[in-house]
Amino acid sequence: TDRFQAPDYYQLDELYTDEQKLIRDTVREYAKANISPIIEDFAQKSEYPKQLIPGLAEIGAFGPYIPEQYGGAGLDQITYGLIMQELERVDSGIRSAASVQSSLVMYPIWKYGSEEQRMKYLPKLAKGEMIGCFGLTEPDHGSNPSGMITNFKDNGDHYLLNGAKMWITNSPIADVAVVWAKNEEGRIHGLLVEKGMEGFTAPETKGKWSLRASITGELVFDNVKVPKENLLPGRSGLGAPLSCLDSARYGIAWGAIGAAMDCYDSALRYSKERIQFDRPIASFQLVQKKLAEMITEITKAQLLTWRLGVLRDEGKATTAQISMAKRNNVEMALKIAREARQIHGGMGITGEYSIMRHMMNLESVVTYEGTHDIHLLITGMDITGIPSFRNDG
Ligand code: TGC
Ligand code: FAD
Repeated sequence: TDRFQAPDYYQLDELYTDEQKLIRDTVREYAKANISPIIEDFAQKSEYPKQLIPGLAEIGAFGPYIPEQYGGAGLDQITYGLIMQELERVDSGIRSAASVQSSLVMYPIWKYGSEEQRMKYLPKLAKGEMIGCFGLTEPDHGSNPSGMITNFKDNGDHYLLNGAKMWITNSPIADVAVVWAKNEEGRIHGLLVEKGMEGFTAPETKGKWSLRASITGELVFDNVKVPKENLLPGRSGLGAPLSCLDSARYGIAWGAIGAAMDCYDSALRYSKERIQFDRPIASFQLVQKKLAEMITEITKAQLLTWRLGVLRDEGKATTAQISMAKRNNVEMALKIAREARQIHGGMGITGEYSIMRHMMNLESVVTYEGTHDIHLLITGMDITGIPSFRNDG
C-alpha cells in the first residue's frame, strides 16, 4: 500500500500554485524513496543519517527562501512550509535538521550578517557542504534566554568567548555555530564560531528517547578567541535570536501537520484492514470517532497554517500568530499520534509503523522552539497586553 496519501479534506490544493505543488511533490517523492526506507533503522540506532545531506540540499531543503544570489532557492513561505511538512511526515528529526540549517543558521547570517559573511557561509550551507547549528539555550536558561550567562569581551584584535549552550541540534557535526552571547554591557549579539577554534568543544548528548535520528549536543566555550569579523553586525538584543525563532516556529507549524498526516493515514488504513469480532475495526463507532476527529483537526490546522503562510509572504504575520500555530499544530499532532497508536493496538508500539517514533519525536517538538505553555503565554500577552513570564514586583 502507498504510505504517502495526503489528506486534503477542504481542497487546499486549489490554494497552492502549480510550482508549490510541484516542489511539494518532489520533496514527497524524495522522502518516500530515500528517507522512509532507512529512517526507522537510524532512529533505532540513535544516529543521524548524514548520507542524506547532499540529497536534502538538492531538493532545496536548506534555505528554501534565501535569495538565489546566496545559493538559496528564493522560494516563498508557503513552499518553505510544504517542504517542512513533507520532511516531517517522515521524521521530525530530519525536519529539525532542515529547520536549523535554514531558519536558525542561514536566516541570521542572511538578515544580520555582513556581505562577506553571507558570501563566505550561505552558498556552502545551501549545498550542505557546511552544517550549522544555533546556540541560544543554556543549562540554566531555556524558556528564559534573556538570562543567558555566555559572554564575550573585547581582547584586542579578537573577542574572548566563555560559557556553555545545551540541547543544540546538530552541534557535534556543525562546521559553524551561530552563538548568542552577551558583551561586557550585557547586550546580546550573535557570533559565528567555527569548528576547530581553540577552546571550543561540542559533545554529543546521548540517551535521548526522542528525535533519535537527529544529533543533539552542547557547545562549550573556554576562552575561545573569536575574530572580530565573526560578529553579526546587523542586529543586537534578544529580538535578534527571537526573530530567527519566528521563522523556525513557522516551519514547525507546517511540519507538525506532516507528522499528523502520516499517523492519520496509517491509522485509517490499518483500521480498514484489521479484523476483530469478524469486522474491520474501522466499523466500530469508537474507532470512527478517533479517525473523524483526526481529520477534523488536521483540516483546521491546514487552514490556519495556509493563512499564516499568506500573511508571512505579505510580511504581516506576527510572532503571536506564529506562536498560536506552532502550539496548536504540535499539540494536535501529538494527540493524533497517541490516538493512532491506540488504533494500531500492540502493533503500534513497534517500528513496523512510524506512529511511536512520531509520538516520541513530538515530545521534543512540543518543548523546543518555545514550550507549549510559553506559546500560550505569548498569546495571553498579545491579547491582554500584560506579559506574565516573570514576577517584576
Ligand atoms: P521580551 O522582553 O518579550 O523581548 C525582548 C526583546 O525582543 C523583542 N522581541 C522580538 N523581536 C523580534 N522577533 C520576535 N519574535 C520578538 N519577540 C520579542 C522585544 O520587542 C524586545 O525588544 P527590546 O528592543 O525591547 O529589547 O523578552 P522576554 O525575556 O520577556 O522573553 C519573552 C519570551 C519568554 C516569549 C521569550 O524569551 C521566548 O520566546 N522564550 C522561549 C525560548 C525559545 O523558544 N527557545 C528556543 C531555542 S532554539 C530551539 O529550540 C531550536 S530547536 C531546533 C530544531 O531542532 O528544530
Ligand atoms: P524550562 O524552560 O526549564 O521549562 C520547564 C517547564 O517550565 C516547561 O513546562 C515550561 O513551559 C515551564 N515554564 C518555564 N517558564 C515558565 C513560565 N514563565 N510560566 C509557566 N511555565 C513556565 N535550543 C537551542 O538554542 N538550539 C537548538 O538547536 C535546540 N535544539 C533542541 C533539540 C532538542 C531535542 C530539545 C529537547 C531542545 C532543543 N533546544 C534547542 C532547547 C529548547 O529550546 C528548550 O528545551 C526549550 O526552550 C525549553 O527550555 P528548558 O528545556 O530549559 O525548559
